[in-house]
Amino acid sequence: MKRKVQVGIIGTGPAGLLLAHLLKRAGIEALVLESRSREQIESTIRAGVLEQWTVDLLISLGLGERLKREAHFHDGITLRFGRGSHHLDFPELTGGKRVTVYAQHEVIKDLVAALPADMIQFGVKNVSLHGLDTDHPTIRTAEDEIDCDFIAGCDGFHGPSRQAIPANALKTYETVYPFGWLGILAEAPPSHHELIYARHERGFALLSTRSPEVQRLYIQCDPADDLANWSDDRIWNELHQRLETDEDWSLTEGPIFQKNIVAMRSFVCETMRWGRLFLAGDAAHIVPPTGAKGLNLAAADVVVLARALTRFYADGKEDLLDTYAATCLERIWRGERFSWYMTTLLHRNDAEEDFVRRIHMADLDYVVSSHAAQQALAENYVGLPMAF
Ligand code: RFL
Ligand code: PHB
Repeated sequence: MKRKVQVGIIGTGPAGLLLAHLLKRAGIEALVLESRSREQIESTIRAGVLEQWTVDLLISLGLGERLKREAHFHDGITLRFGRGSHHLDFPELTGGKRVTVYAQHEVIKDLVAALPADMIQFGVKNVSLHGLDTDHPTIRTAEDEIDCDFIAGCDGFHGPSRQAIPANALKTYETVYPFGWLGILAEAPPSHHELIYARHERGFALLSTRSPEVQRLYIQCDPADDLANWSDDRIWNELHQRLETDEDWSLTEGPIFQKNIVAMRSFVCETMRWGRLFLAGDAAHIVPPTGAKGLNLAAADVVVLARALTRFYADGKEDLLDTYAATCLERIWRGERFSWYMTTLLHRNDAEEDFVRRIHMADLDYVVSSHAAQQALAENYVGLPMAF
């Protein structure tokens, strides 16, 4: 079937769905195509931390009702190393900002539920992009040919959009880390009222939460490791050791009902525009999760893209489309820097020289003893200023 739409969006991650909402608000017609089912996208476990402005954006779009009721609002994080804890007080350090812990799949559920059903097609197969250097790019699927004014490639790191750009036109930067995260969901009460990021000789550990009944925890592991090597006992044992402290604190265990391993990379594709194709979110950039930035950077991209498309349809002006990549890349590189910093600061990396390891320890000591250093970390963690 042949169809026509102003903006064809590929992918129902946070980038694609938020863009659909922003365009709908601006009166621009959009259609979102997703290869997976609604059930699959609504149950995939990923991010947890939303920056303050991301939450404000969701609320301004009328998407914050359940979030306001169910999310956890955190006034800081704890850094744990050398058997000690160091609390960073975000409102004090940032002039009142805090972060919100609300699972990505809950955001996805809220975004999907609030879009008209005919704006999203799930289970779409064989998506391919054509005519990107013309005024009428098309998206072909197994069943349809969709004629668009613009295509938004919001299809994540492995999606077809970035791959549709000629290889010799792509400007990319990448570093791959020699470790990954084993993430679990456990049925247990919270062990702490905020997140704990731990650096330990045995490797990094992170204590996060999902609800009063479900906790999210991560441990650094070999990215090529097999989940079969990780019994529940072994996971709890590692968590106890890596989160050890001389304080009166203990980790509460509970049945583990979900486990997965993710590899970690930093990646930026600076070619975020190719003709009438615009890349946004993980399709254009990846950060390791230690800085909790990926979803927030995806949201920032589509705010910039929606503004540029709104101007095009209102005034026929392409200036904001022309500056789209440059505008986004400024924030993206700051997010990349912060995510790389938090990752190298907190993980054990056997490929590093002992000298570098001591530098990380000195860095941690500096952070917990200097108000200025804490402010720099907090300002990035809660999210750099973003107008929407
Ligand atoms: P997504 O979420 O990957 O969505 C892409 C969508 O495109 C679909 N797709 C296709 N659709 C049609 N045809 C095709 N051929 C397609 N190929 C792919 C996919 O099915 C999918 O639905 O990208 P988006 O929208 O750019 O969003 C990015 C975020 O998902 C990601 O950056 C975050 O999850 C990163 N992240 C975190 N970000 C934060 O801001 N705060 C956090 O606390 C945080 N924690 C995390 C994280 C990511 C993690 N993992 C699993 C990598 C914790 C973890 C463990
Ligand atoms: C999470 O709760 O999933 C989470 C929290 C903080 C991070 C990454 C992930 O840095």
